Amino acid sequence: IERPWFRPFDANTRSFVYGLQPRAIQGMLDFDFSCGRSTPSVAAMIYPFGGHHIQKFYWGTKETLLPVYTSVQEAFAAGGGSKHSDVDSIVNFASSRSVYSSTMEILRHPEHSKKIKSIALIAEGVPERHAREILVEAKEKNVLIIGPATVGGIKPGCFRIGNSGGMMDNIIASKLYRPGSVGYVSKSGGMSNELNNILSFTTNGVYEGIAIGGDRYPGTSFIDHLLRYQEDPECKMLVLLGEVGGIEEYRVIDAVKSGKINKPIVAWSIGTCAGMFKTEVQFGHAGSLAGSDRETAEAKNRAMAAAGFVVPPTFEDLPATITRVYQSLVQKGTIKEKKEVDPPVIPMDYKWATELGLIRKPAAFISTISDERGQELMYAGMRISDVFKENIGLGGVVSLLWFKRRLPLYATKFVEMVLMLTADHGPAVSGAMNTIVATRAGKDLISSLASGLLTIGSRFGGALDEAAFMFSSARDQGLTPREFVDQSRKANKLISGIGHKIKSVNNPDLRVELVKEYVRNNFPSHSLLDYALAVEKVTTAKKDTLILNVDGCIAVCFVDLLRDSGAFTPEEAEEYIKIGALNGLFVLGRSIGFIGHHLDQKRLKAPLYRHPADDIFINMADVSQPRVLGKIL
Ligand code: Q5B
Repeated sequence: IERPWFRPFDANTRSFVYGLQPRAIQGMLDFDFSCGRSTPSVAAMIYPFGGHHIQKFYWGTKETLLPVYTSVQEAFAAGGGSKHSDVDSIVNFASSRSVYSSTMEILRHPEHSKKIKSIALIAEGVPERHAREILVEAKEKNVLIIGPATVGGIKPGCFRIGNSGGMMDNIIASKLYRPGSVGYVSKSGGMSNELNNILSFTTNGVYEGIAIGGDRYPGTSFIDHLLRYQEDPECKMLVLLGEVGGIEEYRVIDAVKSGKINKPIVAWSIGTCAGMFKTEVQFGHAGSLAGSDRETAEAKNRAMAAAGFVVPPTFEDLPATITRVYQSLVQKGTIKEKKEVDPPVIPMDYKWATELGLIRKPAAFISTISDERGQELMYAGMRISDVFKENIGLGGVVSLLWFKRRLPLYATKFVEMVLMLTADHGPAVSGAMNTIVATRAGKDLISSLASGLLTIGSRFGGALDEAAFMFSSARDQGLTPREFVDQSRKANKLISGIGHKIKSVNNPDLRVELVKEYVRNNFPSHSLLDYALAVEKVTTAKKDTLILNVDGCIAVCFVDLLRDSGAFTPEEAEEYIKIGALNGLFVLGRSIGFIGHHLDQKRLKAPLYRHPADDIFINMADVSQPRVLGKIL
């Protein structure tokens, strides 16, 4: 794409952004959209890490995809070299460490350097030797360098380099979505923003603005850009905002004196206050330090005024001075003001709109037990540091996260007791077996644990909720233990929490004994436990394995806790029985054991398990012949 030498950017400029800068790129695309561009100014990103991939951006209210290449070479070679043939600008966000190598890679490549016409270097702290080498190479190749240590620049209605111009509301307020008639140069993004603002209310706006960067060796200086503006017929008026330090303003003075620049030029050098300090003052930029009297802001302002620049008496007078010069150009007919057009509305980012309190939306999820968004993780309103300070233990944590309250100490100790008692019951129980078989089939910890957990059901370990419900409703209905057992038998229903494969009256389950003892000694009431033990008397009279088992005992004791501890309302107590909280105790406890079995098998390097066929009675009907109504055809 051929452009006149003085106009490196126009409404068709396309660029590669070097570095992964999604926010800056979104800003560039939003700017493009507000300008009414038909194509985004960013064609692709170049990022050496993470492989070739695609990233998604907004284009107005729609979305668009941009490729991420791993090298300049790959980007230029895309589509057989034709995909990005319109790219001639690079916005290089590489850090001070890698900006030299990445820029030199482009400049020294015989093909790439021919295609690229401008490179903006954003990095700060680039070693001066590197900056000078880049500069020499770029001059040789006729590539315009903006920076380093700069936000870049902006060509209203056409192209925005990176974050130049600030946020979108600032871009719109400064009318940067359409071209004006004033070309400016400054040193930094802050100074440029100031000018964007001033020019938006004193003139018809910015034609182009470049911040050359605050380093001592910028790739291009004030004079390079002002000479371009001088040559560009669309740019009618010039503004130079310099600063203390360096002699770049004097090169512009020479150009004005020699007549190379003859468009009206308003100028000011910032830093006139430096003289008020007793010692030499280094302002924000690396180059903003006066090395001699000539380099002071006052000397520069005097010299510029003497050369015919329009220099205001103070910085505060800059807007009025610009207005005066601009108005004279309008009166002369040099500038013809156009009717303002409203820019297309750029949708506001959801995050920003939320921060401003402009929008609201119903949440898709509600969560009431924990929060990690603040400084400290909270469990049901309790800081994690307090969980430890107050030593509430695992039982306390369960009470916070499951029941959203702190339970009395005897209750949290009971929870811990249950977790410890149910942690394991040997390798032969259904869940442990499944865990072991899965482990031996080569499954990982989570899969093996899940395999064991999925075995927990109404017959094995998962009888707590049903037991709590059956015993409490029987007692609430006023059934005697005998009536309860008879009714269950009549309904052909096994009583959950009753019966065990190996434990019996003569071989009691000591876990159950421990729970009974604890509850009798610590709970304010154990009326449902007493009722369940009376039921056990009836069932064991029939068969001595029909004991109140570990599931049943924990379940009825937990109902006593829910109903009589005073920590729950009656409605809450019923709800916890109904929503299945009690099985959670067995699941949580037994996970400890299942993990143990998995690790055990791994340690033992146990091989794949295959069940012996002689342990399986195989009985297959012969269906090999076609039959109709039992008769072989
Ligand atoms: N009968 C547990 O069955 C078992 C009866 C009953 C009335 C009952 C069975 C049962 C309810 C579920 C339950 C939790 C399957 C158990 C646990 C954790 C564990 C496990 C471990 C650990 C045992 C023989 C006769 C028959 C039946 C009658 C049986 N249960 N009557 N109510 N509940 N219970 N599960 O021994 O007239 O002869 O036909 O389902 O609470 O899982 O360690 O292993 O920590 O890992 O095979 O402790 O009781 O008895 O089915 O041969 O029945 O008793 O009707 O009568 P069994 P069956 P009949 S704790």
